[in-house]
Amino acid sequence: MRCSLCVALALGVAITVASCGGDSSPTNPNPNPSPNPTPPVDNSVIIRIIGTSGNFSFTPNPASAGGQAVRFRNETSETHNVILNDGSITIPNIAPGATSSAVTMPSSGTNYHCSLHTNMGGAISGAGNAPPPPCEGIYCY
Ligand SMILES: [Cu+2]
Repeated sequence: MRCSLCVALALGVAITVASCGGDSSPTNPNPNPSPNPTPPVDNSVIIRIIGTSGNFSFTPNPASAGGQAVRFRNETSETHNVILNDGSITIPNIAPGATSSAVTMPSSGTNYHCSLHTNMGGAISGAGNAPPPPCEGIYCY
């Protein structure tokens, strides 16, 4: 008698589970509308006009503003102007209470005066706070 071995084959049935994974969401449109209108930054140095008394007419004096933009604010009751002693820059009349537009001063520093009141004088230090150039002429106090 022959014994025949029956081999049972196990069949594995793979069950595939269809998963409903997270539905891929559409990319966020992200309009990002920020116009961001950066306002102009005023980094100018303010020199106050406070009187008509020699080198006490302006403050700070000397001002550490070589190579920087400077605006003069007239805090007196009279009109003034600012003229560099070398004539290279003229800031026209500044009414009482007004502030001039910004002017970039020489990086080496400079000396200035008011042509309406010849006893008003001031100085700008050089860049890096180097001392102002020596004042020469009639507008020095
Ligand atoms: Cu003046």
